[in-house]
Amino acid sequence: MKDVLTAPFMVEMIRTITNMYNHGWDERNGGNISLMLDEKEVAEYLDIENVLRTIPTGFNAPSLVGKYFLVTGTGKYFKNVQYDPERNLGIFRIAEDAQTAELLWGYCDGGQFTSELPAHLMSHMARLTVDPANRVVMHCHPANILAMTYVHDLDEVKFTRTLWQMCTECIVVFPEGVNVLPWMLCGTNEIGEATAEKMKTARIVVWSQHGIYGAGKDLDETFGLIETVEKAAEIYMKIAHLPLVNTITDDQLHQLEKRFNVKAREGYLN
Ligand code: 2HA
Ligand code: ZN
Repeated sequence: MKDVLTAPFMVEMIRTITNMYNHGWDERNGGNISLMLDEKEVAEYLDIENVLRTIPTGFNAPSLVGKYFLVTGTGKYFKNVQYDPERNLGIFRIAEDAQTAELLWGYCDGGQFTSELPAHLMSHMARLTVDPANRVVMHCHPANILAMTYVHDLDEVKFTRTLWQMCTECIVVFPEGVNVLPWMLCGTNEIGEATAEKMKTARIVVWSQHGIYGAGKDLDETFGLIETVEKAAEIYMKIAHLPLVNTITDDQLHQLEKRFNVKAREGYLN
C-alpha cells in the first residue's frame, strides 16, 4: 500500500489549506474543507475494510452512503496542517445507516471532523443534485467579504451586482451570482440546511458577519472562486466610502456574457 501522505489529493489538500492560511482567511481554528474522494483512489493508499473508529454525524445523509471524504478536524488550526496532517485531517466513509462516519485515517489524537460537518455534507448533497462533478466544499473567513456584510445591503441581487461591478472577470467566474444568509448560529443543522438550500442555485454562499462557503469540482476551482469574490469585496471596501465616478455598466456586463459565453443569473441584469 502506498503512503497516503503522497496521494495527489492529500498533497493538494495540504497545499490549499496552507495557501488559505497564508491569505489570512483562516485565523486560529477558522475555516474547514471537505473533499469527496473516489473509493478507487482511497483504496490505493488505505485498507478500506479497516475502520479505526465510528463517529456519529448527528444527521442523515442518505445520498452520501458509501462516499469517502477528506475533512479538516474540529478545533484544528489551518496553520498547523502541513506539519501534522494525520492529527489535523481525517478520511472517513459515510456508513450504511447514513448517519455515522467510519474513520479510515487521521484525527489521530482522538479528534473528529469539523463542527461544520452538517453544512458541508448537506452542501455536497445539494451541489451533487445540480452538478454531479462537484467534489469540494470550502469554508473560510476572508476579511473583505466579511466586512462587506456589515455595510452593504444583504439582498442577493444587490450584493451580487455590486460584486460583478468591482472586477471585470467576476461575472465570468460566478455568473450565477452569490447567495447570502443572514447571521445564523454556526455549527448547527439549521445553518447546514439553509446553506444547502442556497447551494442549489449558486456555488457561493456568504454567511453574514462570519465568512463564506464555496463549492466546486476541485480544490483549485473552489479556491479561485472564493479568491475572486474576496478580491471584488476588497475593491468594494476600498471605494465604498468614496464618490463613485465610474462603474461597469449592465451593457458592459452583457458584452462580457457574450464574449465569454456565460449567462448571468436570470433577472439580475437590466
Ligand atoms: O471551524 O470556521 O464556522 C471553525 C469555523 C466555524
Ligand atoms: Zn467559520
